[in-house]
Amino acid sequence: MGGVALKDWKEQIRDPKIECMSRDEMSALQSERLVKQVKNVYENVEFYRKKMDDLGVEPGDIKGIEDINKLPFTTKEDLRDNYPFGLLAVPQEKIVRVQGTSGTTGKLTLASYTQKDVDVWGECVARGLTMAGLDATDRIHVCYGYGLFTGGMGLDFGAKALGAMAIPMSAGNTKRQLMCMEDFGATAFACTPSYALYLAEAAEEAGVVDHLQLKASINGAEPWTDEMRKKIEGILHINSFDIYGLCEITGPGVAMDCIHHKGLHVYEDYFYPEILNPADHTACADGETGELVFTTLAKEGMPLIRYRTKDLTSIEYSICECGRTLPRIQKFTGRTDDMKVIRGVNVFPTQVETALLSMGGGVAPHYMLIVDRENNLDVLTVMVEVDEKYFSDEIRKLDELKNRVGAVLKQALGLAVKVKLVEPKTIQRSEGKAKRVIDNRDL
Ligand code: DLL
Repeated sequence: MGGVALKDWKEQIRDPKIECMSRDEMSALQSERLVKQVKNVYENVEFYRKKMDDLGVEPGDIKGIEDINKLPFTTKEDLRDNYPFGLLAVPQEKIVRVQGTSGTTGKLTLASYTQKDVDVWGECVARGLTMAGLDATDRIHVCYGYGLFTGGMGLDFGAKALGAMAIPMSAGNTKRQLMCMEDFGATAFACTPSYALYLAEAAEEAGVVDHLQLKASINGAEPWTDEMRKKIEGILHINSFDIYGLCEITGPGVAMDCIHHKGLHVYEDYFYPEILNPADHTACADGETGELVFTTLAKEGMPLIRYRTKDLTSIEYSICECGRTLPRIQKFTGRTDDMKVIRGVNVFPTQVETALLSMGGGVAPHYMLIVDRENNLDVLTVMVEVDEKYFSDEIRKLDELKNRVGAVLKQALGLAVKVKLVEPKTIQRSEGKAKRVIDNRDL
């Protein structure tokens, strides 16, 4: 449990009937919902009718969840091709909200929600907040961005469903964030893990950790490691929880980890998960890593069938120590598209994070990967900040640290890397998702 005191910890389950349901009951519920949803998209979404016709599949062929592999996939490109409202299964008047993912180039990925979709979204986030030990008496400081990005509104809807106080800070201005956290007596906060670490370090530096009443943080929207979690927990004396989601499916609240941190419980009554081999799309065995694919079983506005998330993880169906039967997806190793192949070796930023945090000091987990091609050869440079406590002008000491980082990374990645140590606080901090890789290769 992170080696941290369980400050005011309460183990609670918001919807035990669903969250602790037997496999047979859950399969029956999923089957009933899938059959209805397939009929719905076939009748109301031209894109799916055409895809199913092309495959020679009719709604009547889908008799239960075990038939899901007969259905076509949906990709991000399909969403772009049908932008903005081409995949709606309801008239546009029934849409009460849109949210999006801002790609840095091209069109947004846009998702549309009916009132019922928004209610389900809030309910799912509330289940997660309950998993984090929170209830109606809590005050949740939300420093995810409010806007098209789903982070701010998603946590807000969850706090509302829980009956807790939402503090809608949005991102930015760290000093003000800390002041409001203290003044309003926030008991939990939500933001990306990289910003949580930054906030934690800022609180430590300002000497205000003990003035805060925090007991939990809810962090997600980007991959992070258990080592990073322990670091945040250690500085703030809280419990930190991983929350996952994507705007296409609902936003945050698709899955969240409980106090046992053995993977993120998926709300599979609404979002049916499959793990597929990214190369041939066949099902992976339990525990095997592959691409996470979701079918929204009850979504009204923009239901998606077998949506390929490009996120890589594995799934575990054994009952968790918390009592929940909801399956657990493991922390994400990365995405099929943020994996870098460097001199033939697959490299994910999270591997670098784990390695740096395993060193037990010397460097801070603020890092950046830079990939170049020199004389037709890939070169990976890892820029990493020297720990404030360790930072010294003594060149010999820094050289020794640099060699140690190089050796640890070589061992972890199976690849020789160039290490560039930089002064504390020089790698740009992000209030949203951290950018960890710059690829200068012209591939
Ligand atoms: O990031 C939704 C969200 C907001 C989740 C706040 C959690 C907290 P998008 O902008 O659509 O939605 O980005 C979705 O972010 O496919 C993953 O690659 C990544 N991602 C989200 N949560 C996690 C997580 C929001 N806990 C994409 N761990 C997803 C790893 C995550 N990656």
